[in-house]
Amino acid sequence: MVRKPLVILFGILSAIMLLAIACGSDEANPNATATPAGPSTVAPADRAPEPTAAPTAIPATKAPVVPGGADTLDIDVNGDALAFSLGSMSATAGSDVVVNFHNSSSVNTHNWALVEAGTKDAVAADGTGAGPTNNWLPVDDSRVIGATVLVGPGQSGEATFTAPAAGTYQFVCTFPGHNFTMFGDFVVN
Ligand SMILES: [Cu+2]
Repeated sequence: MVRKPLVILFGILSAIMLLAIACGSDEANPNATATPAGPSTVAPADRAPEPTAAPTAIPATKAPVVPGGADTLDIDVNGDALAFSLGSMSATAGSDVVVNFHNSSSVNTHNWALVEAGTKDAVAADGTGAGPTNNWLPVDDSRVIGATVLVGPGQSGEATFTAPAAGTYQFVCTFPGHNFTMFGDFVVN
């Protein structure tokens, strides 16, 4: 008869111990859940370094690609001489090309025209016949791939066209007499 209270007491103590263990483990949990935050603060040290390579230089006569997808080529004249600032230009076949021609001469009027290889003088001769109202260019001529209008001293003009098939073409000023010194190769890659 004496054992029964002891059994009950033991049972109560056991229950208290279990609660204590349970509470203890609960208190340990916040610490356990706090540790995952640790690795994220370490992450930046593991990051690869930011790329620092400088952009590669673009050759002066190579067209940079602009957001609109067109190749923009800049060309000028050699002061008041009857010569372009470039002897050669290039573009990629099928690309949309914008030639931005600036005429920095103080006295001469010029144009810029892209023509089939070997036709610059013949096109210029026919342009002389077409007259200044046609920009000294033959009208609807298949040899002319693209051209600006006449550009006066200090002015600028644009020629827009699709680059033809790969090959070497000519650019020329067809103002009467200028075609003999104002020309160059236009290379399509
Ligand atoms: Cu000219």
